[in-house]
Amino acid sequence: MSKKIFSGVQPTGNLHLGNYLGAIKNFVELGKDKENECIYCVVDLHAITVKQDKDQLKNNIRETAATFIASGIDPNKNIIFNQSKVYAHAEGSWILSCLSPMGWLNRMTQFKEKAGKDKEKASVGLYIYPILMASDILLYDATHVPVGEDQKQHLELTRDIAHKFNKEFACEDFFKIPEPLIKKNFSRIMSLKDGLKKMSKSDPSDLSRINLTDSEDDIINKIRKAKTDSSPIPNEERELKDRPEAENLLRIYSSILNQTLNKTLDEFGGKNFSEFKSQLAEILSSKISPISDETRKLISDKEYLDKILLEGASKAEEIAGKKIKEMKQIIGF
Ligand code: AQP
Repeated sequence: MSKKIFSGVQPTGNLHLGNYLGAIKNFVELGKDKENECIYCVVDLHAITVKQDKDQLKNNIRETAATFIASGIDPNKNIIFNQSKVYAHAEGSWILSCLSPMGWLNRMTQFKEKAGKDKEKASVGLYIYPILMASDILLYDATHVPVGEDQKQHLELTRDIAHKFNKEFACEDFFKIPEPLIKKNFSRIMSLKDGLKKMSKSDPSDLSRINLTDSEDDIINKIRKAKTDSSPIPNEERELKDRPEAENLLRIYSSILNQTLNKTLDEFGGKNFSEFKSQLAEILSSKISPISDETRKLISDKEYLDKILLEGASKAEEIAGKKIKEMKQIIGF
């Protein structure tokens, strides 16, 4: 069955292995299927929910688009654009905000994590971030949304909002109810320094993540310094319980090679981590270095990237512009 795919990545710098394995790798696979219609968005409106440096933001938008292309997303077959170029996203978000109860938003764990202890100082934008995400997805009638595990709750909210709109305005099926596409075993890549914390762009320690722009030497160094424990690699998955750092590295290896964790345990069970780490570093370098080399090359061609983003925005505008018009008619404008 053909799928309409929509997903986004924030241009907040430091794109990392978690973004790649949790989302972008999936974007590439879905984008290669001739049947699928894929829209991949650089979600710059989401990025400004926390403070951004103006020049850095501009560079990060191009760099995110470059990483999409360098990872294997074909801009001739798939739509790549940045969100702020298509007005319907913000307009749709406002309409959906007026429909969404605060109680639903109060349950969002990502806001609680990102706002931290001082909620009063967090922006209203950060609070309503998931509504903008709902607008992004629903404007394109997306049937499937490839995301990491951390976005599952936001996607459930999108589904609730879509149902509420359809019911409240008696327009059954106006908004399609999107399904999450989450790679079950590899959907949450953890920090290399703390197996209980998500690998994240904003972690102050660069050693906590593999950036998609890291050189081979960086990767070798970071994997060598990655936290593990003193026990050897087990033979069975259940023996990884309470060994989050060990499990994380083994899952990264499995994910990169598209193989099950059990297969990796068959290969390395009983061995020590130093041997495994050198193989992991080698495999990671062979996958990540071509992406980082190509990203660097593409970044130097600003004109090309701007052209891709502009053409993508014009195609996206055609789809989203039509949907927002219908939405406005439905609510009585
Ligand atoms: N550690 C992760 N493991 C698996 N998937 C992940 N994603 C992010 N981190 C991991 C997935 O990557 C996609 C794009 O994420 P994003 O850039 O829009 O925002 P994020 O989830 O807020 O990413 P970060 O790295 O955690 O940024 P900061 O540090 O700014 O909060 C999403 O599909 C996400 O699930």
